[in-house]
Amino acid sequence: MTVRNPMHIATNSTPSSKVGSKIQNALHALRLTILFTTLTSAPCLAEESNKIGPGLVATVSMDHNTFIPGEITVAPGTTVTWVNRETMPHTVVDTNKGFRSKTLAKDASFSFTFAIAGEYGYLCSIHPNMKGKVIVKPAS
Ligand SMILES: [Cu+2]
Repeated sequence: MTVRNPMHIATNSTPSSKVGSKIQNALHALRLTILFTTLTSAPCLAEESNKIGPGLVATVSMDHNTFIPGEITVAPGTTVTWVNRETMPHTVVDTNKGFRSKTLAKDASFSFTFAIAGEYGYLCSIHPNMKGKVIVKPAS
């Protein structure tokens, strides 16, 4: 009985310590939010620095068994990144064997830098009807 009473008081804590634990909970949540934000925003920051840096970048999405956009025109030196937006696996395979991705699961990506001007037809080897084209030419 003499041990129980202090324990009872400790768990039914005073109003001031309740406020303290609420603040601690809030701080904990805030810390998690900051961690989460840092983790999720890091790739975006990297992408932003690519855009303002000397390297040119472009993105092609894969969704609904389609390359979007199906045809893209870029300047020489542009790095094109294909991102699979759906659960259906896809690949990016140059018709002339200049580049070839692994099988890309959802959210996986593949990048290739087009140094030389020309037209690069490509397809998904899993769905050969799924085709796209990258046209590389200097901006006039
Ligand atoms: Cu496919």
